[in-house]
Amino acid sequence: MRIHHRSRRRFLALAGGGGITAALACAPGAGRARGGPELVKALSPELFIRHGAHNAETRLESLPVGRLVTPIDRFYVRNHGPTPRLSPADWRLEIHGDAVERPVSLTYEELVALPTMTITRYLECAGNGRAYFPDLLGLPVDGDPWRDGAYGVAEWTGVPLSSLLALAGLRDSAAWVMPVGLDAEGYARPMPLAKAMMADTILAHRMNGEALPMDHGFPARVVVPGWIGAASVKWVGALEVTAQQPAVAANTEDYVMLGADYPGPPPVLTALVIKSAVCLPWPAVLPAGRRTIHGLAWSPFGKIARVDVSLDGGRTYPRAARLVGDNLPVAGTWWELDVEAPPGDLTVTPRAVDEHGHTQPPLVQQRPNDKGYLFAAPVPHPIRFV
Ligand SMILES: Nc1nc2c(c(=O)[nH]1)N[C@H]1C(S)=C(S)[C@@H](COP(=O)(O)O)O[C@H]1N2
Ligand SMILES: [Mo]
Repeated sequence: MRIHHRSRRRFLALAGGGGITAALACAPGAGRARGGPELVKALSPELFIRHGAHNAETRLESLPVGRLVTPIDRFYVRNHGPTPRLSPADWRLEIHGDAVERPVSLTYEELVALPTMTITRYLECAGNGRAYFPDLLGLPVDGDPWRDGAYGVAEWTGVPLSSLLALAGLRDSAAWVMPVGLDAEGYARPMPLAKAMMADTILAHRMNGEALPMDHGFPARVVVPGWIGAASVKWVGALEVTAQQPAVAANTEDYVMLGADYPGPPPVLTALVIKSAVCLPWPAVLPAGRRTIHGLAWSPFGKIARVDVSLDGGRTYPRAARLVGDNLPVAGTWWELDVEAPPGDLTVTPRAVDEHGHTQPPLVQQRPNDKGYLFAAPVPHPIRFV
């Protein structure tokens, strides 16, 4: 395989002129027939709850029970703007910055010819569960009111970031790696070198065995397992390797903890929190009698060990759910619980425990933050039995 060692001056000239983004983005409006103006895939109301023009929450009740990998047609979409339509013929991955030995430029053919690995991992938006700050705690927060469906599991195939960085060679000064998106926003977010070098941090070009779909970052996106979805930059055009941490919107204004509980410098969000959800509409209506309730649970740290369920709004958790199907680390598992329900209202509150003993904090311990990130407490799911 031939790798182009493009000179740094030439790269900067291109980047500085906005040439890369301009050359790659197709004419605005191209391919906008399906699923609304800003996204490419079809987004039927049976499968998704829409939040504005370019965000779509998975209806967890539409997922095939027991199958951990989320079908692409149901995988949530969270974009800061419209999905860019990039052409693989024009696309380049530039690996550069003040902490590489020699800048490298790869074509799409060169990228997909590199040795790949396939990992099953979940993505979840930092704002998943935001609706529960006002709903359960009466706290107003800024942002889209996602419930539990900004979560999805995929089989990601791609090239470890460590292999890509090795092509450019790291200087001793290398400390930060920032994938940069080719969307109009130029969305980017840096991660410490240690996270970029982890074995399962990859630049993915396939999802569930298909070429990466447009809305999920075609031609390539990073997958940063266990971290907030915002770290998994889509439509990646560059990996910038630097000695100093770059300051961008996604680590200064967004995806940081703000509010009265965080008086000092705002903590920058990294890892997600362990969660669980009931996979039913909100609120749900079911026939009274003996029913099996299904849900999902997931942890950014490993496998799920247990899901305990409360039927009294989270006071006691006397029931252990059965775990169903695959239970994969940093992906999740399905669970189910049989209930005998007379007509009337009931809440079902799952609480997950992972193999390292992490669990969900009680609601009273949920710390608020202005942007409603990382809601972690067990959620009482309302069900009316009729
Ligand atoms: N380039 C780019 N990458 C991005 C985003 C974006 O707006 N632009 N959104 C981020 C956020 S906030 C999340 S939660 C995930 C969502 O990935 P998905 O749409 O494939 O589910 O992508 C991340 N990567
Ligand atoms: Mo996100």
